This record gives sequence, C-alpha cells and structure tokens, in this order.
Amino acid sequence: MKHYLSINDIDSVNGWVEDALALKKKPLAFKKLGRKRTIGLLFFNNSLRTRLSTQKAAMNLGMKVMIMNFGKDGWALEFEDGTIMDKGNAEHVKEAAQVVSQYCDILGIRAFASLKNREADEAELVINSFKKYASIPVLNMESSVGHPLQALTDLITIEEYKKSADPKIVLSWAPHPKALPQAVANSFIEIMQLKNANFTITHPEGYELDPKVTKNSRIEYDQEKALKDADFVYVKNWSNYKNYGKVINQDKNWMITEKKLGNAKFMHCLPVRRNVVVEDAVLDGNQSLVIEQANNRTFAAQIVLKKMLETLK
Ligand code: AN0
Ligand code: CP
Repeated sequence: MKHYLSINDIDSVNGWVEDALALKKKPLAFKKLGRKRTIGLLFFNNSLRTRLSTQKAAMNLGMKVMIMNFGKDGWALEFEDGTIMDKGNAEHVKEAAQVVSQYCDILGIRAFASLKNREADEAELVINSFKKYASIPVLNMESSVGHPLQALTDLITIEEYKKSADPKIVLSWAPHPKALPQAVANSFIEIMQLKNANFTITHPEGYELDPKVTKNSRIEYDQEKALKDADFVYVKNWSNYKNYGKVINQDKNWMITEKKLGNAKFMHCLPVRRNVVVEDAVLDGNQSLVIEQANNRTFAAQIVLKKMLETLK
C-alpha cells in the first residue's frame, strides 16, 4: 500500500517530474486506470486549489470523487486515544477512518497545524490517525508539517520554466498579518534538497524553520543579497517556529516588489495577500508563475494518484 505523506515518498524525483509533464500534454492518457476506484477527500481546513486540482486529477484518471468538509459538515472528530468523550467531539477517528475505508480506495486528508502546540503538530495526529486506522492509502493534502503535493508542483514548474541546467532558487519569507503554518516552506525546502538545487533561504533573524528540515541549506538573512541574480523567487510567509506559531515580525520591507525581483520568476503557492506579501505589479506582470503553478497542481496530483493506483490490488 503506497501512501503519499511527505517528499520522502517520492522514489524518483526526476522520473515523477518527467511523467507529470507528459501527463500535462496528455491528461487523459490513463483515463481507465482508476475507473473502478473512488477517492475520498476529507478537508479539516479551507481550500480552493487542492480540492479542485486533486478532484480534476482523479477525474482525469477515471476515478469517482467524494469530498467532505469537516469544518461544517462532518461530526467533530476525536483523535486522542482513551479519552472520555463527554465534550464536543462526537465521533472517534478509529470508527471514522474504518468507515471511510469501506467507501473509498484512496483517502486524501487536509489538516493544518494548530500552531498552538509544536510537539502535537509535529506528531501529525490527524493524518497519522487516519493512516493508522484506515485500511487504504492516505494522500497528504497539507498536514501540520508538510504540503508535498505543492512542493512537487513547484518543482515541476521550475523544471518547466528554467533556462539553465542549475538555476538559482531562493525561498523568501514575506510578512503576513495572520499566523500561517510552516508546511509549504518545509516541503519546498525538502524537495530542493532532494534535487540538490542551487538554493538559498532568506528570512528575518529569528524566523529559522525546524533545523531538522533546513539541515545544511544556505540561509542568508540579508534579503537583497539572497535575491541577487536569482532565477526563481519562491515567496511564502510562515509563523515563528521557535516562538511557536507567533507573528513577531510584520516588517513591510520584506514584501516582494518588482525592483527586488529583478529578472527572476515569481512563485507562490496561493492564496496570496496582494500588497502585503507581494505588490500588485509582480502578480500582474509577466514574471509571475502563480497561475501556472496552480495549473500544475493537477498534474502533480495526477502523477501521485497514478503511482498510488498502480499499487492497489
Ligand atoms: C495556508 C498555509 O500557509 O499553509 C495554505 C497554503 C497552501 N495558507 C493560508 O492559510 C493563507
Ligand atoms: N496552494 C494550495 O494548497 O491552495 P489551497 O489552500 O487553495 O488548496
């Protein structure tokens, strides 16, 4: 049974990127592969791209799709073992996961970090509980610590648009009024490491991510220096990791402008706040790849689902 929970589940990064780009040319090439299969997508948080692109990918592979939003529709689930369930939560994941496994062949889960308790978030209780109690493979649609569908998309987009063999890629932190997870940045860093890319991370001092993720990736606190001669600038806010989940810096000087971007391509996973994270001129200009990234979400999901389907009995 093949799960897709993190970048570590990619067994051949170059192969997957190549296959995804081939699927982009012929999206219906494997339209019969999933014709007897159903995917269930469970959302504990909002989504536009992940929901629709994963659905689209599944449909391109001939699958049926069932979607539930737990925010409003589902019973509030309990994830702790051995709890006396006399509070708000109506149903335990033990039952829910087994029940859903009977209706579906693959299960996608989106469950963001709480950003309240670092240890709890790093334990990945929601997605790991589904993995533990479901009898079908689980697809990570952004968990507490990773967003591996996004990172695969981002690499596909870079490979598509690069003009040299080893482009300079920079991940830049940007300000944001709300506390956001570290998941997107984490997975992007991991896939850059997997590719052994020419890669630099820039953020204000104190905004270091988990050292278990950044490892020996280059960190440059001076944004201007980091951005010099960049080919791709990937921008993302994350809330503080050390002072866990806090917004301790909203320095507008970190916003990405046309001037800072130079000749580089601009990348962001979306949704993005205009004129907070990045100025209008960049998003509306022809160096922005954000819409193409969102398009590539379909083909990243499609290659992942294809790999998962191929291992089903
Ligand atoms: C989420 C995040 O930063 O993880 C989802 C991004 C794909 N973004 C927001 O909550 C705005
Ligand atoms: N990039 C991304 O995952 O977008 P959604 O949150 O809209 O799914």
